[in-house]
Amino acid sequence: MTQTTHHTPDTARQADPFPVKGMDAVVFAVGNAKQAAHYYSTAFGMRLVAYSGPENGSRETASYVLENGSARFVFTSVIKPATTWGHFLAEHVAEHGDGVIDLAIEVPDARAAYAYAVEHGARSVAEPYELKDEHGTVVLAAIATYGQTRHTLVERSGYDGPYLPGFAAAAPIVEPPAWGHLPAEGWGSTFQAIDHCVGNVELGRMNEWVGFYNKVMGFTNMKEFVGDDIATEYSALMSKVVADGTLKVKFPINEPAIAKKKSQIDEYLEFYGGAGVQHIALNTNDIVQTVRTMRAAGVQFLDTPDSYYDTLGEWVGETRVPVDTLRELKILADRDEDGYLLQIFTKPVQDRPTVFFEIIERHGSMGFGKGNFKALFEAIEREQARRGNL
Ligand code: TYF
Ligand code: FE
Repeated sequence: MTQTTHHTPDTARQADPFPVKGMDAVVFAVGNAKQAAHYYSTAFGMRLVAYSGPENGSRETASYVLENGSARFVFTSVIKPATTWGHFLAEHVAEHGDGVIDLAIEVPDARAAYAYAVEHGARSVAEPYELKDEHGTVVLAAIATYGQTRHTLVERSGYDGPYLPGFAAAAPIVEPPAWGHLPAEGWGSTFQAIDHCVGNVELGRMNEWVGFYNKVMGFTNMKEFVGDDIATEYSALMSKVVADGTLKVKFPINEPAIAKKKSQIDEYLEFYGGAGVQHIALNTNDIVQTVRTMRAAGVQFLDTPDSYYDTLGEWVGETRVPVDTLRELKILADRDEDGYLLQIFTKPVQDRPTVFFEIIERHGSMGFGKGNFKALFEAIEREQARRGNL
């Protein structure tokens, strides 16, 4: 320390109060992690990279770590009647079904991030702690967010193991040629990163949770939002998006709206048993190949009526993929002042109408497909009606 200044320098004033490196992992608590790992390998084209279970000292849980590009999913199951952490996981699965327990965020300094969050009103779930093995040290801490979901803050600089200390490297469950559906492009051909992670919260609580991210993480609101005008017209939900200053972590928050029909968000809240993660959006650089591969593997996507494609070209303009191909695969398109995006949504991936995925190919647009809300929400409502929940 050489000198103290009596005013805040501009650089300090502008410094990001809560720097993040990106999403670290989406952690799922599931009934059968072994089978989930198989599904995400064969149907989503993800690669098993690490494992933790009784063979390497984990007595109560088994966890499988799968990656695709920078996207990392972890599937954890309890393997016997358990106490503490295992008990929490078992209760979580009993109450919510298969679901997301943790949207883990990679940060440069977990202790600093945790301290900032707690000082700004976050509820602590785990004080900073270290995990160590021959690959190095990882510092972790966790704070609570909506429902029973948490954000683990992960500092892994210098650590060179397959996931976390305690995990052993694992070989892929299948090699790409064994997907059998398409000419193998190798690992990472279905998607390459996590684009955004969406939460559903209870009626009237969206602004509270947006405020939580504003305060606790210094995240700011993105311009795209769904207000009550759109909500009452056809979507039955309201939505705002918060993101870190570099847009590496984007969290849309939905709440149900009172509209003509029962909100899809109410259906989620009823079947999940409260607030939780609704969908994870995954970036691809070739949505046509992604959708062909995943469809061939048996992944079900929401349907879009032909009428959507009859007028699409008129308003969306030129896209990389011809309208006929979009129509064949039921891919949606949207354009704003920055560019366009192509997107498609899976049906829920478990028996409960809760968690689903989005595949998104961005060309400039930083939006979330607002122009598709009508077509999308009508498709969701057709599915809701088939389940008798409309
Ligand atoms: O993440 C988003 O905001 C978009 C739009 O049930 C959206 O993917 C919002 C709600 C929903 C499905 C998609
Ligand atoms: Fe989305």
